[in-house]
Amino acid sequence: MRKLKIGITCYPTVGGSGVIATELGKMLAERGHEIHFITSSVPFRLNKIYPTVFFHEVEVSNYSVFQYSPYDIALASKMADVIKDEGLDVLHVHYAIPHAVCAVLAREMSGQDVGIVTTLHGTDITVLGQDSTLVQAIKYGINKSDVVTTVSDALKEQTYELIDTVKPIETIYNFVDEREYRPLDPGDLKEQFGIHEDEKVIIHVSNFRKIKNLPHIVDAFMKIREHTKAKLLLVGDGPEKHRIMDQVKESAYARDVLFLGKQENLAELYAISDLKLLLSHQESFGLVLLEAMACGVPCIGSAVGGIPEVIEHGVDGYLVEEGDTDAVAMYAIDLLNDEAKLQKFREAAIRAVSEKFHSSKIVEQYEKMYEKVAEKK
Ligand code: GMT
Repeated sequence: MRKLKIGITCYPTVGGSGVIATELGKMLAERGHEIHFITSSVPFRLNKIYPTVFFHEVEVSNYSVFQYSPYDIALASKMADVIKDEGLDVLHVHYAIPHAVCAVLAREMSGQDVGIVTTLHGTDITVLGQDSTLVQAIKYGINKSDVVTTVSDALKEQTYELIDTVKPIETIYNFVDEREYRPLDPGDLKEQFGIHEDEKVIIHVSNFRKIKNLPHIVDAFMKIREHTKAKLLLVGDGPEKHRIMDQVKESAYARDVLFLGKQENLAELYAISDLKLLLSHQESFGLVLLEAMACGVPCIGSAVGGIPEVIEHGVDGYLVEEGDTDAVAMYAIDLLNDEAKLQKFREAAIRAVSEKFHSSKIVEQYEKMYEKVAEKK
């Protein structure tokens, strides 16, 4: 396979789209490609030196005449520089707004025929796609890209529903680095958290935004706790945190809920977890589900967006109607109290990640697509 020069733009701070973009860049570099991140700061997962990974910082001028700093123009300008200076074959942008639009502008500015690949991750379509001030720009970014991908079939369908486009869209699922997300020996971590050996551990990981529906996580846990000795680990931070802390304080089993804040080494927490809950109102894929499953933790998720493409109901987890916390509790109580079934689900979760979502398979899909795009240029 030809070695390519690939530019990558994403939101470099926390978030699944930034994680996927960065992990993809690292894995492509390991396969011999040259990677150029064009972002406002070093992507947070770029935590290792690779001789063929480069970072190009987007700096924004702050002239007093600007009411708003022109980040998008600065990004497009930096992209154009990198396209020309490095001779990029492909520019892969994650998120339609503003990244796809900036990439199209950058191609025009550079005068070079670089291939543009846009990956849609979710809220750029499900939330911004409903915003009349942005929808034309999203459509433009999609239509002018050479290839558009979504992270699930559900998101592809939503894109066609919300954006008036006939652009062919390819689904390429998310993946995890199996070297990081794998079953680990829990050591005495459970004890360190003050969790008794006979207590089950339920975990939720998110950015605590409204869309993640934390009130239902707490409701469901309280129903589970009435029948099963368990602790709930709430991992993450965000705008809903204080509201959730208040809800927990007023609940019957407040002492069984642990707020752990943002955490880096999630595989260690999954090593002590028996079940994961993700009850979002909207979720294009749910990368956190895959991370848990790779570590052998079955999941219960709301049957929205791409979640049903990740969890196989009754095999490696359960799907429930959005808002049905009784069903969450019923499935959880059944699973947590049946050791043989729990073990079967754990094994099925690990198998699903390695068969359906293995990083080498997914990275290969991207690689083949880049190759096709670069060939046409
Ligand atoms: O879920 C979030 O709040 C973060 C968001 C992002 O923009 O990074 O995640 C989106 O992209 C992830 C990677 O493709 C998906 O796994 C998440 O499901 C998706 N979030 C939503 O659709 C709400």
